[in-house]
Amino acid sequence: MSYEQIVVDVRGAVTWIRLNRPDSLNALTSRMSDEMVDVVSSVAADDAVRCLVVTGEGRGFSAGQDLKEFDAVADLDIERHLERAYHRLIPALVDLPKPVVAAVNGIAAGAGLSLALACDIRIASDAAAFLQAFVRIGLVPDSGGTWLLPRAVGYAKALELSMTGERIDAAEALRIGLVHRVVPADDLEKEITTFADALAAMPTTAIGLLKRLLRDAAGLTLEEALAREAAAQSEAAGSHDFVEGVAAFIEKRPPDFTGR
Ligand code: T3D
Repeated sequence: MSYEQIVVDVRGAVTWIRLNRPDSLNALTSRMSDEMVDVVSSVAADDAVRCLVVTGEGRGFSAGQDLKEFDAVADLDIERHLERAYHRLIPALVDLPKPVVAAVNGIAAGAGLSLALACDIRIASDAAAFLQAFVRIGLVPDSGGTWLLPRAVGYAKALELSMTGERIDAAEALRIGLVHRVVPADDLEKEITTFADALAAMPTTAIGLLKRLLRDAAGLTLEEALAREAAAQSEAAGSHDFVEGVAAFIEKRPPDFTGR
């Protein structure tokens, strides 16, 4: 598919998706969502890609659903729209068995915040801000917002942010655990490049497996979690990277992981 609303950049083993509607702070359209789903499925199928970065062009990461996309919001079949767009995009990112990094360059609001939360690691520019915007327009959080936000910041804070629609800055987002790191705006691209390259050089099979284990563990008993860990571990132990990791340790050299 050709990409009109995102820019896709393959840099070695890292694929970058840059949302490219800066005039609307990268508000999300159905087209943009389709384009992202297409890239994520290509990344999933390509062994050469071992990390995905999502960022935004201009001063926004994403202002959420494009509120101007629909002719008349009152007539919109919102349930159908959510299913078609976000119910494909958000799970595609959460379930991708490779590391996904959000380079949060600016405001992340509503479904734009959900998009950042669907990424495994969030590194924010000090110019970024965060807003669970839904309540401000009379909506409830969607696009995974009720599932993803409490996992990042805990139930109480998620409820507060969702109920008030309060805008928080990057420093506060770091304090409450919404982002993993904050860097000066001018350094964001360089910092993300270094970080994503390092993630891409890690044992990708193990990372894919551990993502799934952690995602599922909250709903399991300890015994169930132990069983899942054991099954995943035998998969990880069957990888070339496990053999390489142990050999590198014994030989006192850095490992050369291939992702297989
Ligand atoms: O329909 C469904 O499927 C339901 C799904 C809902 C999921 C959701 O994401 S609901 C939440 C949607 N998002 C919002 O409600 C946020 C709306 N935007 C804002 O509140 C503000 O723009 C921000 C706080 C994000 C940023 O404020 P500020 O002052 O920095 O920028 P601005 O001037 O408001 O926006 C700049 C431009 O972007 C402006 O366009 P203009 O006037 O220069 O032509 C503005 O209209 C446009 N823009 C910002 N957000 C959106 C948008 N255009 C369309 N949709 C947006 N969400």
